[in-house]
Formats: sequence, structure tokens, C-alpha cells
Amino acid sequence: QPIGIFDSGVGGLTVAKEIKRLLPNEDLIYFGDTKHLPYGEKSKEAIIEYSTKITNFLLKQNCKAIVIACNTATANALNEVMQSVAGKVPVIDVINPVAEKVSYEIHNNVGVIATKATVNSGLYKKSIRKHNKWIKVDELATPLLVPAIEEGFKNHPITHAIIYNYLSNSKLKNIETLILGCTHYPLLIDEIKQYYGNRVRVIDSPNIVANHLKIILDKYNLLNDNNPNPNYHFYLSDLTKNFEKISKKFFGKTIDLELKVL
Ligand code: DGN
Repeated sequence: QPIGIFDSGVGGLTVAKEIKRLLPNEDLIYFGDTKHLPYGEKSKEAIIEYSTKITNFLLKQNCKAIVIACNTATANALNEVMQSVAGKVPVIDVINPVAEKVSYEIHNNVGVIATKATVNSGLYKKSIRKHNKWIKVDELATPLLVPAIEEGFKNHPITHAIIYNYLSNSKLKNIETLILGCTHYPLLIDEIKQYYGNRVRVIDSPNIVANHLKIILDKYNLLNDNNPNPNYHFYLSDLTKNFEKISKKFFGKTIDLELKVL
């Protein structure tokens, strides 16, 4: 049985890649909702509709676990996704495992950069404070980063200008730790680290999420140890050149992209 992973676009690939690395025997089905990208600008109702439709589709594909590889979908539709799944398979989101780990390991000022819809939900702050109410959490919406990434503007002066503009915001002035609260952002991790030098620790969220998934699959006896040629299948609600380019780079030449409108 495959693991189902979804995001609005290429962002979830940062999580999928880490899952592939830590769980090399697992079949993966990835759904990129490129037709509705970016989620960060959509209403809660729309994000719930997209997320639950994708979840039902992944359940129909017989997925043994669902990974919501999108912060915006987690922040706005986690409860509804859980309802759709109705306990049939585990659901792993990208905010709670990261917030929990950070709240135990970090004891200083934490900054979160994310889409508008994630920041508006306040879920990172709530989730971190649930475990450790002494941590100061500052969240900043950085909506121009996703379009820049989806346009393939890596190592580009426009992206550098956007990063500089956002990270110099006074809200993030005193942080010592930064959470990339959008699964697209690790694609710019080098540029972000370059801005801070050694001053700020940038959390590796995809690694935390993939580890959490591994623990959950193990707990429910769902790990696949004997599958030397795993299958990776990608569904997209709109076939975009950039997705093709980035997914090939991440997963090699053998990936299978299929258009699927839900
Ligand atoms: N990658 C998604 C996230 O983690 O929030 C959002 C990207 C988007 O659709 N704006």
C-alpha cells in the first residue's frame, strides 16, 4: 500500500523527498493541486474543499497513511481531513510534529514565515505554546515566496530581494530560530541561511515530518521493509512545466506524471 502525500504544488516535494530518503522501500502517491495554487491566498472554505477532495482520492488509491505536506492545508483543513479519514488510516500534518519538537528543544525566540492563510490561523503559535508557554513566537506572512519558487526563480535577484525585504522585517529582529512554515520554502533554504549566516538556526521541517511518519507507521505495523523497487506516482490537477522540472530533479527520470482533475 502506498503513502499518500499532497500539497498545492511543488512544495510538498521537499517533504516527499525526505520521506523517500528515510523510507526507501515505500510506494508513494503525490497529489499536487497545481490548478488551485497558491492555497495561501484562498478562503478557508476553498482550502477545506480542495483538501478533503484530495484526501478522498488518496483513500480510494488505497493509501495506508495521508501526509498533508502543506502548512496552509494543515492550518485550515486539518480537522476536516481527519473527519474524511475517519480513523481509517493515520494522518500526518506538517505543523504539529515541528511545533512539538521545537517546543522541547528550543528555548529562545522563534520566528515563523508562512503564507497568509497559515499566519492568520495562528496554529504555529498555539501549537508551540501548548507544549511550552515560555517561548516567544513571531509569525510573518511572506506571500511572494511561493510564486517566486513556482516560477523557478531560485538564485535569482528577484528572490534575493524578496527574501531580504521579508527577513529584515522588525517582527523577526530578535529571533534565534526560524521555522519555514511553508513546504515550498526549503527550496530556498540556501538563500535564507545566507541571509542569516550563523545567527539564526533554521529548522529542518521535512526531516522532522518524515521521522514522525516513520514512527507512526512503525507503531501501527505499517512499515514496508521489502520493496526494493518502489513506485512513485504523481497526480497533478494541472500539468505545469515547473512541476515537471522540479519533480524530475528530486526523484530522477523515472517519475510518472498524470493529470487528474478532481
Ligand atoms: N506549500 C504550501 C504550504 O506549506 O503552505 C502552500 C503553498 C501555497 O499554495 N501558497
